[in-house]
Amino acid sequence: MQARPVATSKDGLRKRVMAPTSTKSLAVHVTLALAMLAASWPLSAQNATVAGEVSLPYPTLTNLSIEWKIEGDDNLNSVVYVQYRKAGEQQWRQAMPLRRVPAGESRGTTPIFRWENKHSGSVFDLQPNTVYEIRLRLVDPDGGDEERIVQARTRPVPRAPADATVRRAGPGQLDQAHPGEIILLEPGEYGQFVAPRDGTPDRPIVYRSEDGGAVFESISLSGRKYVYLEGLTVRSEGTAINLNNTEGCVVRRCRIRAVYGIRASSPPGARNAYIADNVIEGPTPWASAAMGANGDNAGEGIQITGPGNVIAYNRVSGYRDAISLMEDSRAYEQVSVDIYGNDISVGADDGIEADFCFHNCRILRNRLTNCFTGLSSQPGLGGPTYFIRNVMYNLTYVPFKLHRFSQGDVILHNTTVKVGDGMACFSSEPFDYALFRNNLSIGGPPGEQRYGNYSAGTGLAANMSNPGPHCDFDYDAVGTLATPFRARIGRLDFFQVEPHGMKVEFEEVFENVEFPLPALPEREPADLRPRPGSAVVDAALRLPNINDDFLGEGPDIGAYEAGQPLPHYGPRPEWLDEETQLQEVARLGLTPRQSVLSRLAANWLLQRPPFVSSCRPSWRPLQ
Ligand SMILES: [Ca+2]
Ligand SMILES: [Ca+2]
Ligand SMILES: [Ca+2]
Ligand SMILES: [Ca+2]
Repeated sequence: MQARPVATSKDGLRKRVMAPTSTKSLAVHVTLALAMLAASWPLSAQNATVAGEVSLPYPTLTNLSIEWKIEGDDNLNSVVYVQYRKAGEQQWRQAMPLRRVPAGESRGTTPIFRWENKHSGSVFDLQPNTVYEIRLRLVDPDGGDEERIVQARTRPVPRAPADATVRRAGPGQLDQAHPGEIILLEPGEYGQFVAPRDGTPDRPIVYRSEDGGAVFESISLSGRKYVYLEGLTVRSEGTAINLNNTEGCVVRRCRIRAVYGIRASSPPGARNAYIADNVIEGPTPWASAAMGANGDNAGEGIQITGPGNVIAYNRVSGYRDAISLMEDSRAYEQVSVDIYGNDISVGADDGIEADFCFHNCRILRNRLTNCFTGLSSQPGLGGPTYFIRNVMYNLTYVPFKLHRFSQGDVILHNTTVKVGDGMACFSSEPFDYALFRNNLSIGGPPGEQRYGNYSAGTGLAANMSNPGPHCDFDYDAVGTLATPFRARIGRLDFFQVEPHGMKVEFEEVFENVEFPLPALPEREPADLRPRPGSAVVDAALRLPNINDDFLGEGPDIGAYEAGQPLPHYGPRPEWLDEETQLQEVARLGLTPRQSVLSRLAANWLLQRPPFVSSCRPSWRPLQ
């Protein structure tokens, strides 16, 4: 869905230059030429902004992407302030300004990716299936101020309509399927299944197992539209579920054990997929030899390219990369991709590889335990690539892999506790245009000298090699356990770069958390909520639309507010999704961020088996 402008500039000065028709006189041509010359003349300095088109490509269920193309502003001082409201509401709410993304290109990739001069950013945590108005106010001290109001509708949670036809079927009976049907699968072995037919947006075809007893060797939805897989079991020594070249398909509440879990890894990948509440188990162990890109590891849990994909509340364990976008020539329109609420353990290379994000990929509120790299952006293609409120415990390399000249990473409110260097990125290739705010990181003794072929760092609190000149760091809290406090950003001392940066002590910030040394064997997730009264409490910078619902006097540094319920990660209770959650929030009178997920987590977590055993109940190495 694209932006629909409902108003243009306040001053009405913006004009559209029309192409002259053959009937126009020469005088018109000359006048036009002069007008265009006059318009471009003041831009010889090119510090003023000339506003171009606004678009809102690929709304997801809960987030909107905004791109505003511009010309000029060579001095990069224009700002686009963002307000939003549901259509029909009176009050505007504040969001973060868009990120200023100058035109650029990737370095050393195949092919070279180029992006235009623009402002780009997201509005977060919206309600599904709802029209929002967004007011954008562009301000440039050099000239070119302008205001636009645009609107877009978020996507609904995909589900079969209430009047769908329900039909039972057993093995060998799946060839017949019609749009609008729910096919309830009898327990049994279904072998390899290739879905034969498309559904429609209003009449999807749903293949559902109510008890998980329908077991497949593989499922291909390749080329399909609006086919939903719900509650199926897939065990494969190759790819369990193929989503290549699909649109609007769903994989929900499936149990998958495979080398490749859910895959759309060749252009054009999947478009507007919804991959939620699955359990996906792979063959890679938590072992030093398995770690790193060249480690003895195998498989990808969810490996996907394409736009508008939502990957939420899955439990993924035992892979090279647990959740991964595609790289280089296999990266196709990786925009508006949401990855949130996932519970990840054992990513022997990356927990979440958000590489080659074109713009507005959003990696939010995931829990990563026992990973080599936590979050990868290798590289971001101009950005923004958002990493917000992720919790990383027991990493053996870095929390942030901003390699291959990554551009435009926005890193807010993440919490890291790991061996070696805490807030770390080791790269000889500068990353640039990154924004760091409100992150909490603890490092410590490295333990092993090497993990795979790599060092975890010697135990610095912060060690961000090679940030480019346009990076912006502040309000981060860093510390170490049992190593001398040292922290640096590039060649500078941490506190020279971060005037509001903070040194913290592990035992002062956390309660009943064991420092993950040794890093092997794998560990249970830790509760990394800060201790009430800790130095990080209420010490974060206010960021509209990011930390509005704080507790106490202000937002806390790190992924959590002290005293908040622990969020829920991984598959949600059966009845709960992005829409029903809102109904519960309203019923219980909670604020959206004090969500029912948090409330439920406390009860529900008690009732389920421990994390690691529930992750991999019966894995046997593949032959
Ligand atoms: Ca300017
Ligand atoms: Ca990967
Ligand atoms: Ca990787
Ligand atoms: Ca607070």
